[in-house]
Amino acid sequence: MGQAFRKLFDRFFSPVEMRVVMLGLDAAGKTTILYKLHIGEVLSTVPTIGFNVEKVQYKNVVFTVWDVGGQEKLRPLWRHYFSNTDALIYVVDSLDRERIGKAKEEFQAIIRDPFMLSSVILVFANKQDLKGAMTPVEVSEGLGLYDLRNRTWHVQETCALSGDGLYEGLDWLVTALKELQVSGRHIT
Ligand SMILES: Nc1nc2c(ncn2[C@@H]2O[C@H](COP(=O)(O)OP(=O)(O)O)[C@@H](O)[C@H]2O)c(=O)[nH]1
Ligand SMILES: [Mg+2]
Repeated sequence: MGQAFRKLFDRFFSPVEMRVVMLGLDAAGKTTILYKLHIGEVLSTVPTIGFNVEKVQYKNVVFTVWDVGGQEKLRPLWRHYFSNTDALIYVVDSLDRERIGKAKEEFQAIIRDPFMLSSVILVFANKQDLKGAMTPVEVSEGLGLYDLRNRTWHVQETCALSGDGLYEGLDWLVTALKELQVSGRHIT
């Protein structure tokens, strides 16, 4: 699995630095995904009060990960990580119907941030192995994706435990990023 991801990133990303932030409510599966990629050592730090950030870098590709849905007053601190972000990966626990409203609220706040307006959006509808999980369409509706205008987005079904769907999702992402670069619409 790790080798497949490294090949994927080699093919599309070098030599430009790519910054990807992966966000979602706690327990969505972000840390599991980060480890499943096997692209480098996961470094975990608490740079500011009560806000844990995980980071993994493979060559020029930097993933930064943290939980959202805590206190709203922490939001301004995210900015530091949003600047020059090429892509947002938003991870949803597809079984957690109770918190899809909360997931939407956080998601909408993130994508409307001025620093995030040009980022490509990949949603992982995670935990598809669990019975009763929301379908990708339900997750899209839940997050309000169909109402977005002028954004490039995609929802991918995943099971982070097995790794199912992760490669497909990131393959979509790097292709979308490459198209933006080629068309010159993407400024990094
Ligand atoms: N069944 C199932 N459990 C998952 C999946 N992804 C993550 N989990 C579990 O969900 C819990 C939270 O995962 P974690 O990666 O810590 O979430 P994070 O808070 O977003 O970093 C852990 O017990 C994981 O093993 C999945 O695709 N399927
Ligand atoms: Mg985590």
